Amino acid sequence: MIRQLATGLALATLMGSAAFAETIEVQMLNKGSDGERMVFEPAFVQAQPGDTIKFVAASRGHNAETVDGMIPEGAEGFAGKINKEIEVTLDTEGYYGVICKPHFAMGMVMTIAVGDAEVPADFLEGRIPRKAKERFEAQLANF
Ligand SMILES: [Cu+2]
Repeated sequence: MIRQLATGLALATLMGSAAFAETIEVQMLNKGSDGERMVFEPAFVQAQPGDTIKFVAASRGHNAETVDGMIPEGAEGFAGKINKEIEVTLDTEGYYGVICKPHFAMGMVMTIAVGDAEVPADFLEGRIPRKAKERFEAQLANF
């Protein structure tokens, strides 16, 4: 862990500009601050390569996992366990579609954009429940 941190710092120094990687927290909630049920908050995260996303099990019964076909080419997916906090460091630029498996059909989804990549044309082409698709579209509409 210390070693990883030191390597990260060395890399950040080498790269000069964007300095330190950030940790961005995402809450998994039964009810969002806008009253919507079964949400990730925030539902859209703009990150930089090397940033860490920390999924906080703020309400019970949720997890966070990537969807096959909704991660950048060459990136590794992840799958957290129900009720468990997980942290994932995203090094590959692109768009990551994240769902809560038990509530996918209820639209518990979020999008992470890493770097400046464009939304892939086929990002929403897979089998996605209607409510989830609507929320993905709303998340992407901001960009
Ligand atoms: Cu959930």
